[in-house]
Amino acid sequence: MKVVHSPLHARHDGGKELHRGELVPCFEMPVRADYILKAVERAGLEVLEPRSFAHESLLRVHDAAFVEFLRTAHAEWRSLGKQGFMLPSGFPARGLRRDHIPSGINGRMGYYAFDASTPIVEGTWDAALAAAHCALTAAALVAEGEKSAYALCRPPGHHAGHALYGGYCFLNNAALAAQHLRDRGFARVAVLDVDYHHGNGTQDIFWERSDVLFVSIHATPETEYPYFLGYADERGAGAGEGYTLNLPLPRGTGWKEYSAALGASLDAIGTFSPEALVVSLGVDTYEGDPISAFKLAQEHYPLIGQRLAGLKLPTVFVQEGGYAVDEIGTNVAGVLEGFLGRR
Ligand code: SP5
Ligand code: ZN
Repeated sequence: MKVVHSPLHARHDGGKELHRGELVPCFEMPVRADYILKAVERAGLEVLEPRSFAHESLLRVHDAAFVEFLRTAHAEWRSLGKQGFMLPSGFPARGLRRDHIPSGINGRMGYYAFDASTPIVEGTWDAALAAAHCALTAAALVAEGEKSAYALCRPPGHHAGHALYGGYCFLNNAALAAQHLRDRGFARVAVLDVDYHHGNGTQDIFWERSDVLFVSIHATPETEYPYFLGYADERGAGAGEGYTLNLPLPRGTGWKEYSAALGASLDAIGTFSPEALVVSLGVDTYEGDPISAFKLAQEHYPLIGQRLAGLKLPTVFVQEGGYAVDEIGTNVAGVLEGFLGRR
């Protein structure tokens, strides 16, 4: 399995997030990717740099004005004499207008964001674009005949919607990979999201589509981020009705219950009979994760990989969350090595 990684991820650094009423350094930090890279190299996987892709490939899943906002936001901020990270402080919640995009940078930031934990810094666009290119490259490798590939994306992507950013995510790397596979002739693509948090952005992007099945195992939004999407009664709409499956689980979930949900996910994917699989691979389900509350242990990650391999599908892995940095590499490499049948 080839690994696609860009050192440009490190340009997204120096921001702070609002956490329990305080601005704290982001849990989503550059060392995450450094540790994963070391672990996949130790596992003997070949590491490649991403190819570049036309700007239009981003617009297959994202709104053009939104992408332009991400690309230019920090430069505009600096042109107003401001410096450092940008965080929104007002959002168009119920009763406020969503049909007008404010021209000022603060209003526009609140319009496109859904939380105050996703700072934009000077290098954010370069890093987010490189991550998108990692995912597109991994999808291209699989379209060209590789059985699997792993995109070591940072920043992550599954919370980013068609015209929405948040949850440490800007461009939806997994959605871009799935769309790339569709555009290269794979008739049906399944996205399985195993990050601790619901992949609200991926769900948003494919909500009305029957050609991409979205299945997510995550902590219940009743108590866990992103709170306002990811409930079991969300099943898609229009042509996409029945092509979204959410399996929310309570805080404290351990391997037994997790494994059952994974089984239900694999059954649903099997019934859909896709031609390719994209895995949104978050390892914030780990018992030592600082912002999450599932209880998976290191030994469970190879088991997840083995179960995924049982689908026998061309598979693109896309990195999402995981904040226990000391163990993040071992856990990610565990899934990949389990998938490869080496563990
Ligand atoms: C990609 C990804 O994993 N994004 C996650 C974004 C989560 N951001 C806010 C989390 C708020 C968590 N509250 C922590 C309680 C700590 N015990
Ligand atoms: Zn997560």
